Amino acid sequence: MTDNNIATLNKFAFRIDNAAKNATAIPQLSLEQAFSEDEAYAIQRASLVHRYERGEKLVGLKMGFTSVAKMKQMGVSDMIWGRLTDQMLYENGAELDLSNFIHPRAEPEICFRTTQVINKEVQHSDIPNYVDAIAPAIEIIDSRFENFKFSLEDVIADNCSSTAFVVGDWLSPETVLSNLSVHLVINGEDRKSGNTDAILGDPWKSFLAATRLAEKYGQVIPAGSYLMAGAATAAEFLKAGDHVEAKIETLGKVMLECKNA
Ligand code: OOG
Ligand code: MG
Repeated sequence: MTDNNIATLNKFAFRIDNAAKNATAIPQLSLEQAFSEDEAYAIQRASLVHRYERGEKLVGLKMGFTSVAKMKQMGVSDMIWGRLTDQMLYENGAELDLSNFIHPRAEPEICFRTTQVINKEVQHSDIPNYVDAIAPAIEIIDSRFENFKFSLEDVIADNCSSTAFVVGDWLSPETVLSNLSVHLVINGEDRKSGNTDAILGDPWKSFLAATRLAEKYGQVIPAGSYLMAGAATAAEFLKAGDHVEAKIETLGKVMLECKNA
């Protein structure tokens, strides 16, 4: 990589971080200068450094585009991963001030909790050594790009639209995750529905993929991290006054309230 490229990656990382901090949309980076998927992850990492410098802590990772419903909605076709910080974590039932967001959308998710440091790909048979709980969750995505439009490289650079997440009550990791209905209910209305099998055929595969990609990109996953599996349904835009619930069959529900505009 040339010095010029590194300067561009740093410039893009700074721009992404500012857009997130100020809740202001920016034009797609890739239209200004094309960059590779690996460079996109380098931009993501550099933009997170700005957050760490402000005192935010890494608390987990999220997977994206692990279901066909999500890939179709956003017009992309590859799995991606991003980083979650403590500032993004909201309590179940919390109020979300929409004035801190650009054009937020909510999607129903499953969250895994890790028990020990993960620095290499976990194998399926080893899962019980690394996960002690699972929970229903809501992710709020808020692309920093105008009109929520991006290329795969853009969205990776933008930390995969990560903005906020809410985790419901923790359950035993032995709870069955296959073939459960998933609903995103807003103001009592069933807006999106799907099935946990839509997540790579089995949500645990998303956990395993997260550990594989983290190893590939040299990201250590601390003990006690939140790993979000990716949505089984498309996402819904939020507006002030919305009462949002993600309901997953047998896992229960998780909620949040939206205020302001
Ligand atoms: C990118 C994030 C995708 C998921 O669950 O698939 C994602 C986006 O849709 O803006 O979080
Ligand atoms: Mg998501």
